[in-house]
Amino acid sequence: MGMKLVMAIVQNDDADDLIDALTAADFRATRLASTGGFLRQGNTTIIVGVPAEAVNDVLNIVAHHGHNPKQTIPNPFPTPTTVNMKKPEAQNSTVEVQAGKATVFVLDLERYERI
Ligand code: 2BA
Repeated sequence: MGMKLVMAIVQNDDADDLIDALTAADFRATRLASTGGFLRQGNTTIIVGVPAEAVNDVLNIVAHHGHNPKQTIPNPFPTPTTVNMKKPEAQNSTVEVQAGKATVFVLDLERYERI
């Protein structure tokens, strides 16, 4: 079987624990600072190059080292009408967002080398 690249987008608060757990399980991981397009808040993208048969082990570790808090944010989609009317309630409208523990992509790796 070939190599896969697991990309896991996780909450910043969970990243240290997750990296520790991956390292303890002998996986090599890289942590990238990233920003969610919707919330525009910092999150962490962790990339792990692994043999295909180890993907499920990595996903298990990711699933056990995350949380998904709810947060209330200002409504990012105010309608043009409410913006123009500048109603106080429109200015104060909020939405509740619950991110997942992690968003994971698994990609085929054409080549993996440590030089
Ligand atoms: P954000 O884009 O900041 O999204 C954070 C959370 O906001 C999402 O959690 C989801 O609960 C909510 N959300 C996002 N877009 C929304 C929308 N158009 N309407 C209503 N609610 C929305 P997750 O889905 O767990 O995503 C967490 C982070 O994972 C995202 O941060 C983004 O950085 C990444 N992500 C999620 N899906 C992705 C995808 N298909 N491609 C690339 N990155 C993705």
